[in-house]
Amino acid sequence: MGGASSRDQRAETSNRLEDETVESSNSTFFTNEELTKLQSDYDMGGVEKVKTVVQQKVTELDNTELNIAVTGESGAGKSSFINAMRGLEFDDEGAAEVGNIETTMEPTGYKHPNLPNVCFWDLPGIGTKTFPANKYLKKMKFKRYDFFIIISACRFTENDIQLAKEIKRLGKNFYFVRSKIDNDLYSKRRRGRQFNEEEELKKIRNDCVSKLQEAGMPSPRVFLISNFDLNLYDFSLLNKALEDDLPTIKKSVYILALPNISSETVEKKRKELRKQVWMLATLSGGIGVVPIPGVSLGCDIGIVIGGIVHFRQCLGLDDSSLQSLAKRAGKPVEDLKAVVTTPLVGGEITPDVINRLAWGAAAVTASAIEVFLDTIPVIGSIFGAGSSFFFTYKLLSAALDDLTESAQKVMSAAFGNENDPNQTSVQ
Ligand SMILES: Nc1nc2c(ncn2[C@@H]2O[C@H](COP(=O)(O)OP(=O)(O)O)[C@@H](O)[C@H]2O)c(=O)[nH]1
Ligand SMILES: [Mg+2]
Repeated sequence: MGGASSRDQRAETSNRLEDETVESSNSTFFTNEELTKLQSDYDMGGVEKVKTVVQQKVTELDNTELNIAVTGESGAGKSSFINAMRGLEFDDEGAAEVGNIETTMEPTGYKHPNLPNVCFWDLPGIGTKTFPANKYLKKMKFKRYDFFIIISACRFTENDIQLAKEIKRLGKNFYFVRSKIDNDLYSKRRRGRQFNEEEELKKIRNDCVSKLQEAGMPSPRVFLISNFDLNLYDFSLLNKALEDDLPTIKKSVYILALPNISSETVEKKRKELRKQVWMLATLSGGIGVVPIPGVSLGCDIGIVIGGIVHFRQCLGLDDSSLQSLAKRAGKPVEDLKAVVTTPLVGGEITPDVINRLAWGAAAVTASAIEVFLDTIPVIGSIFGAGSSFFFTYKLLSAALDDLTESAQKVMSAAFGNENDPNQTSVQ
């Protein structure tokens, strides 16, 4: 259908827009080889073949599990870290119990509130020397985990180091996390004189690192955090390290599982979700328009609604995420809800809601060119304007923009300018 002429159009405009910053979804979940294969799949098997391959990738994404092991001595802050990562306070329903004496030697799993395939595992401390690292890891079901967080509230112990070495030997990654940094800074600040936060942090970091080096770790990295305020100190560096180490799909799942702690997190999530838009649209992508009762747009309504609900949850805009955020921020949830203007938040997503949205009309009239520029070449050349791919793509993109904007407004309402690291919560 519109294929050939769309291709010409695309070539023409891609020159014109070369210098403009057009955000591209080219960073996809597909490798370059897979994308090349997608083209030959299309040449040989047509749209149906492409849909099958994309469906496989979507299923892979849906089924990807992320199991994060959190270990360290009793009292180090493991349970608090797991709660913070799940966006929960210690007294929220489903939170890991904080401050309890570890009585079991079994790992306890805590699922992510919105992403059931993401699980944080609270591992009891390795304890005394009676439990060597290799036996401990075996008992903890070592194979289950994607990586290990080793937490300590002070210097890392000999046990932590043995454990790290064994994890490395067995071929997995570990990250040293030094918790309760807020406490350290608080007591230093109390002592007064010339207090320089950066200097203090550097001292603590260097102290941990040099002790690890003395114990035979060649180039250890230590991340300083406060479980009471993940937005401060080294939490973003920890995320960066993890993102660099994780394979593409797991990395995406990790980012989407992060608690909303800053506008930067929301933006990162948006980028990940954008990669899903063309894939979902492809699944809807018949060549021609299929009219759906109740919806004046020729999109696949099931895919649009499913996509929006998924985006909403990942961006923390579902009801229970908003409740948790309000509690964390110490504000009434109504204050956060008041800044949201899109009807995509706070109720059921029905075909009618989608139809009523102002951007529905824009989707119909918008030019196909930007869609083609934004998606990967093979897909752009398969589906023409007027296809169900096109409308689904436009609707999901517009919905994602709307939801991201709302999530950013909610973050501002919750934390104001607290994203400024100079405004620590430690007074
Ligand atoms: N100030 C401060 N206290 C923390 C932090 N993390 C945990 N705690 C406190 O340390 C104690 C032990 O924490 P918990 O998470 O139960 O440690 P676990 O035994 O390793 O699971 C509790 O009283 C927590 O409130 C932190 O980052 N800063
Ligand atoms: Mg605990």
